[in-house]
Amino acid sequence: MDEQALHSNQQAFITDGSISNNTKFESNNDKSQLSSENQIFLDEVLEGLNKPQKSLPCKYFYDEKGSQLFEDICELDEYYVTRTELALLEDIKKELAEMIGSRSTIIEPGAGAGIKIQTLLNALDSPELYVPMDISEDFLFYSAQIIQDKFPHIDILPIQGDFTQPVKWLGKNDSENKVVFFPGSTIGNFDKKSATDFLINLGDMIGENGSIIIGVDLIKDTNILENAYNDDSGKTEAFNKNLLARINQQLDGNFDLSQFKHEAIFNHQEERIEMHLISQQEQSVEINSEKFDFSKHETIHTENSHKYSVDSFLALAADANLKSKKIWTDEQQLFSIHYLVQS
Ligand code: AVI
Repeated sequence: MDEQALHSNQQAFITDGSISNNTKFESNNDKSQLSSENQIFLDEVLEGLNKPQKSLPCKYFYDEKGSQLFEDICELDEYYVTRTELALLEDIKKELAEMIGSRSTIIEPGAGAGIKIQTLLNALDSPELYVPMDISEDFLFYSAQIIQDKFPHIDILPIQGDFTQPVKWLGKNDSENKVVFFPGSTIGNFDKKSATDFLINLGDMIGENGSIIIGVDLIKDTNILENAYNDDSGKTEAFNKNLLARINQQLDGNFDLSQFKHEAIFNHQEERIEMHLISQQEQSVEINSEKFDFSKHETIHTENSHKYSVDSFLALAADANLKSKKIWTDEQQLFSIHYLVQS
């Protein structure tokens, strides 16, 4: 996402309570744009598969199908993350609204279906602007329209792009009350160095008087953790394998999905769930004419989901020059929500 894109998006600022197509600052019909996106996707895929431990970047899970599969995962019994965070948000929303104050601008990187933000928007005193950001364009605009319909008095400015890249907030709206809302423990999908850099970027985005509300999944019993990522219905497996399907479709790959098995394990040393796709036989796969050999049981590492203690997350935040104003956890200590400000 570049400066120009953000500027032009600002021109398309919506004030009449509806989202029109001209808010799409980067048109999906622009072929050169699409192919350059695919080129970056291809470069990152080839880089990951050429490593001794083959890997793929987890941000590419989220095309339209992957985003829908993730929403399905959020409803699973095994996936305690979403319902625990939603219940906690419901409990603390008044307190959050008081801390945030009036006339806020709420920025949500990786907004997805935008369910949790509705709890917050409902509680806030006269929020001015909501800025959902997501990599999946169709999903972003669909969700933004739903939120716009429910909150016609709030301006909504959807921004499509890779929110993991540095974003300077260039909005014309000079509200000093900027709040980044980053629920879902998506911070766990970053490695520690990228998580620190990302938090530093968020700190830049909110300025001196803003705040960050961030959901962080906590370290807990290994069975609970592993079950959450190895559900009985196979949704997580489908989500994981969708990455291979995307490579087949968009990058001229020929993965045989039936020859890879999903597995998620908790790595105790790194304090993270790791998702892998395990080759079921010796095989080779071609992607854009480049060949990759797999031995039987060789894995592709597709995602990390780091889990934190309250203290280890505070240490991470401190590395990004952020301090906690308040921390909430549910009764079972499954999940935490932190209110961070610049230190
Ligand atoms: C988006 N993210 C926080 C999810 C997680 O729990 O790490 C992604 C996910 N992967 C498998 N299940 C859910």
